[in-house]
Amino acid sequence: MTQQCIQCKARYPLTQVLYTCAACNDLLEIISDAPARNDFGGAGVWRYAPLLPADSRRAVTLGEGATGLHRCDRLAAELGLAALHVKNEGENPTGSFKDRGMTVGMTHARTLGVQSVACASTGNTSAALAAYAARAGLRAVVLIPGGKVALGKLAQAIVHNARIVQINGNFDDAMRLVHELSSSNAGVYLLNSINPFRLEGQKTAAFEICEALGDAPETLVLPLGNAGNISAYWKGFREFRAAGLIKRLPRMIGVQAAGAAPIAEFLRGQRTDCRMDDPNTIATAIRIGAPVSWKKALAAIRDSGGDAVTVTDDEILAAQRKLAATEGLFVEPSSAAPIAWLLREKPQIAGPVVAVATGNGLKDPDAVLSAKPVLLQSEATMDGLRRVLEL
Ligand code: AN7
Repeated sequence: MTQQCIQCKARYPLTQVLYTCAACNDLLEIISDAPARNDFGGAGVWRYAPLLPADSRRAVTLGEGATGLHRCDRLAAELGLAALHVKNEGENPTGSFKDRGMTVGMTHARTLGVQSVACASTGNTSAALAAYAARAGLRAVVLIPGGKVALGKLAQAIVHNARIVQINGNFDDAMRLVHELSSSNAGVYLLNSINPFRLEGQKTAAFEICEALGDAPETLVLPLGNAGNISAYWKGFREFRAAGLIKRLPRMIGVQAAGAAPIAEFLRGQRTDCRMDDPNTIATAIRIGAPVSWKKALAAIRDSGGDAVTVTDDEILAAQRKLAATEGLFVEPSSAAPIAWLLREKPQIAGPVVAVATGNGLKDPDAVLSAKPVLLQSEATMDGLRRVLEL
C-alpha cells in the first residue's frame, strides 16, 4: 500500500509523514495495487486487517467497531420505507465513529515513533484522540472551539488527560492552527481526518454494513461536517465492490445543518466554493464551515448519484426525540440529522436505507434538557404517586 494524491497521483511511502501532497497540496488517500484479500477474521475494525495500512499485531485498540445495525421497522413504516436500518456508531468505546479511525491512526503514530498526537475538534475527535493516546502512551494535544463543545465530549478529553486548548474562534480556526502546528513541528503528529490513515479505519463501517445486509444498501444517509466520514464510507463500498463482495454501490446522501451547509449550498449554486464563515447550529459536532475533505465528498456524492442536503435545528431536535422514543436509540443531535431529512422528505426508496448514527446521545445531554422537559412531582406516598400518574 502507498499514499497517493487524489489530484496529481504523486505517490509516497506509508511511512512518510505528510498531510497533503508535497507536489500540489491536495488531499492524500491510501491505495493498494495488490488484489484485495478477504481473509477476514474476528470482529470489529481489525477484522478487516488485510485491507488496512497498519499492523494488526501492534494495534492500539479499545475494541472499536462491530456496532449494531438496527432494523427500525416502526420508524420505516412511518417514513414509508421498505427497510430502514440505523448503524449505531455511538456503541463504539468513546461513543462515536471516530474510534474506528483513531485505532488505525494511533497504531500508525506508534509505528512512526512520534511522541505527541494532535487534532482540532468539535468534540468527538478530541475524545477519541485523548482515549487512544492514553492507550498508546502518547501525549495528546487538542484544540477546540471556545464554548461550543458538548459537555460529555469535553469531560472525556479532560479525564484522558489531553492538553486542551480552547481557541478563541471556531472549528475552522482550530483546524488551520493545528495543521500549521503539525506541519512545522515534526514531533506533533496530526490525527484529524485529513490524515488518510484515519479514513482507512472509518471505511470498515461500510464493510460491516455490507456483510450484515449481504450487499450495500440502496441509500446511505449520514451527517456531513468535515466530510471525512462520507469519503471513508464511499471508499469502503468501492473496495468491497472491487473485491467482488457486493453487487451494487449505494447512493450517498450527506446531511448538513442549515446554518453550516457549505457543501449543500455549493451543490445548489449558492456558493462559489465549499466554504463559509460563521457556521452555526445546535448540532455542534457538525458546526463546520470549511470542510477539509470537501473534494473527496463531492466525488462520493457525484459518483454515487447522491446529494448533500440540509435540515434545520428544530428538525434535528424533533428527529432525535423521534428516534429515541420510537426505536430506543439515543443519538446526539448531529446524528439525528439523517433521520430529520428522512422524516421531512419521506423519499421513495424501494431498497434498504441505512442511516448512520455517528455519536451517542449521552455526550450532549444539554441538547435534550434545553427543551424544558416536564417532570412529574410526587410526595413519597402511593396516594401521591397514583394522583400524578392519574391511575
Ligand atoms: C457525531 O470531532 O469533526 O463529516 O472534530 O462528531 O467526517 O467530519 C466531528 C464530526 C458527524 C461529521 N457526526 O463527520 C470532530 C468532528 C458526529 C461528529 C460528524 C462529526 P465528518
